[in-house]
Amino acid sequence: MKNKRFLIFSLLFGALLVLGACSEDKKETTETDMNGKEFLMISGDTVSEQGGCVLASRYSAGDKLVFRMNALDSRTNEQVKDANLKVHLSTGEELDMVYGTHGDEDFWVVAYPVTAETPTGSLEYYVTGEAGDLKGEFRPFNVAPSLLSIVDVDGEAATEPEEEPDEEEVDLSKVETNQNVDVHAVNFEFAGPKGEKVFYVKAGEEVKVSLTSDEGMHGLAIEDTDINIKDANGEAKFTPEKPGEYKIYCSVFCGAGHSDMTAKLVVVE
Ligand SMILES: [Cu+2]
Repeated sequence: MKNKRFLIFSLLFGALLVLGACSEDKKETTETDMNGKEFLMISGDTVSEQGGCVLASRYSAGDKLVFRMNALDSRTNEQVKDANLKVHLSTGEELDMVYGTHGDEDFWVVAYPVTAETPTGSLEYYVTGEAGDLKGEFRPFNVAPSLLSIVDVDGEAATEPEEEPDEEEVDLSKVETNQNVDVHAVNFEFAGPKGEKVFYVKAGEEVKVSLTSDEGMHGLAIEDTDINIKDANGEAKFTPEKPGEYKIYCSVFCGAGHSDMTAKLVVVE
């Protein structure tokens, strides 16, 4: 009887310790340095973007899983801001992490949207980092609270991811282009001065992209280009060469709706 009580007590106490350890961004690193050399100490956790970044290990379609990592120089215990961190998933996908300010702290994040196509079951991951000669790796503890699993919503067939409403066919030869891409950001949306979500530009001519954060702090990046404005208000220029559709997305983690912040750049001939 006593033993049983003691067991329950230890389990509860253990759970509290775990919760306590998880409630803050900082975690003790588990890395050890084998060779006495300098290295990157990478550590972090995973949170659910729904409901504002709560620690979670079970995700279902519609959730967004956010990886958060620190990468400290073993000599100075300071963040190595120019480090490149990558999340490797057991699905074979690799996600590049982005360094930024979140609340009072600076660290790396990347979001992984879970969709109906994401295979259910356990999702393993590890994180690698590199900054010049410094290298490091983070592997989560191989215990249940640290392992990620993808589950069906209440055992039902996972819901379809939200599809963008079908766009009307646009005759690209007649479309009006504007090489000034003026994007305003609010929580959590990008739009042009007329509320537009699609920006048409001509290929081969310089484009000026400007970002104005009317609410919140956002960044703006364009897929497959070098454009990545990380200041809440800033601009950048580039000359698109290849006609096509390019996703515009927020490159500064800004909160619950971060990964919904998208728009589209259409480059026409
Ligand atoms: Cu954002």
